[in-house]
Amino acid sequence: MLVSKSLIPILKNNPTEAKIKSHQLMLRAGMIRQSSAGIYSWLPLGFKVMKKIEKIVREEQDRIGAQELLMPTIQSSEIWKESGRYDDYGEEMLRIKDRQGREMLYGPTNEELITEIFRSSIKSYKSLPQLLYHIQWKFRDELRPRFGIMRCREFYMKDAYSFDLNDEEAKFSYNKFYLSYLKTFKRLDLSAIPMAADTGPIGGNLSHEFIILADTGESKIFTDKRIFEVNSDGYKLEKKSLEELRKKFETYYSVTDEKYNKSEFEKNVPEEHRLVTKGIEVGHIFYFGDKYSKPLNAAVDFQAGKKDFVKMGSYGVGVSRLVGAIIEAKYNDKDEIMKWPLAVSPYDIAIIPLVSKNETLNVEKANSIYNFLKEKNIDVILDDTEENFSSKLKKFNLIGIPYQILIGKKFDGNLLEFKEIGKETQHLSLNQISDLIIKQKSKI
Ligand code: 5CA
Repeated sequence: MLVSKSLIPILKNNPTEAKIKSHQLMLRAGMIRQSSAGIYSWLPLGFKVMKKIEKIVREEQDRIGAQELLMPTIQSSEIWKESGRYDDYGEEMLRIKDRQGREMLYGPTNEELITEIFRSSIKSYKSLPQLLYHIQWKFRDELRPRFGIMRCREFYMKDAYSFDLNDEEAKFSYNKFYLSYLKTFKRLDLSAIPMAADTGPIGGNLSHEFIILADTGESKIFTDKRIFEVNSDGYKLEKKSLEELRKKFETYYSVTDEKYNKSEFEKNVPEEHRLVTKGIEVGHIFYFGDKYSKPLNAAVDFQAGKKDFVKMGSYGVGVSRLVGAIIEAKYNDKDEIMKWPLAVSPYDIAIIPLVSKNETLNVEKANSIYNFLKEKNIDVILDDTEENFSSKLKKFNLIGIPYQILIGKKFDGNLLEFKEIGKETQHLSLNQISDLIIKQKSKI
């Protein structure tokens, strides 16, 4: 992409309405634009980041055998009346009437709709387990949308649902998602910790929130610091292995606000390991047995010719919220510099040449580097504008693309000035640079 042809509306100053770093940066770097309270357009730069996050989330769902489908954003009220949540959900649900006067709604979540799909398609225990997911927009009419896309009204979520014959199998499904979440967040270069959590309007009695530490987070957490050292590598998609993984995390007391119990915390966590702080909830998983399958009559035949209601869980990742959460985790406050993990960066590398009327050679050189990198399938952006060099650098430090090639006055045509944000400049050949990026990308 050429900067001269791109839609990246950079703002010079922090907009006053933005209170936290991620909101400020996303507005300043032209990643999003508010369309009305809590509702945003995703501009090209922000959209690219979100799509890269989505891809990683999807790959890790597929890896545990979940099947992707796509349910609509608009749902009929009928199934919500069947489950009893039509009234319970209250004002957070956006209710709409179609031209026939039918009551519709913009889905805040999909337990009812997926259960309806399940009950009309699956009749026998032999088709279990079913792990199904989609990645779709949701709408919740939050009373106080805030912090940009972190708590907004329309947001992009991966929601998955599991259907099993009994509690034991259902817990196995739950643990598969538990593992897949640890892997997903690790690939996003985030340290997200599972914490025992409340189930709220989704229901059930077993639940974990996956939380990353951030002062600007809205979740208060009480935890044993040692949980951050737990290594989640090497576990298999087998019952025993996954139970061990959960046990390992659960050795350490770690809960959100609603589950906090002072005496348990003090009894279980030695004083020097106690951590009371704030975090951002990037994922939330629930086990709720037959809470939906019973009222919606989702049952399967099992061996003896008898029927039973299936046991269900649901599993959410805030795909759009993750864009902001990664900024909160990676932004360097001291130097006011952003650096995206390569896995989700809007571009892999930026070419930043000094361009002026008498520096035409730089433009030629920059173009040939640009074409070379594009041929290697490296996602590259070239700042071909005549903006002065130092403001170009400032702009790219704000946008946070991890690698830069700088072509200034001293450029001698051989080795290039290559800079990884936050590190010293190196002099490398173009081949060395492309090899380095290709190698880094292969690790994602
Ligand atoms: N049906 C269940 C699991 S699929 C569910 O809806 N869970 S949830 O309510 O916890 O949402 C899942 C994830 O969506 C949260 O962990 C959070 O990361 C994200 N999320 C929830 N509400 C918002 C919001 N208002 N703005 C941005 N992201 C949100």
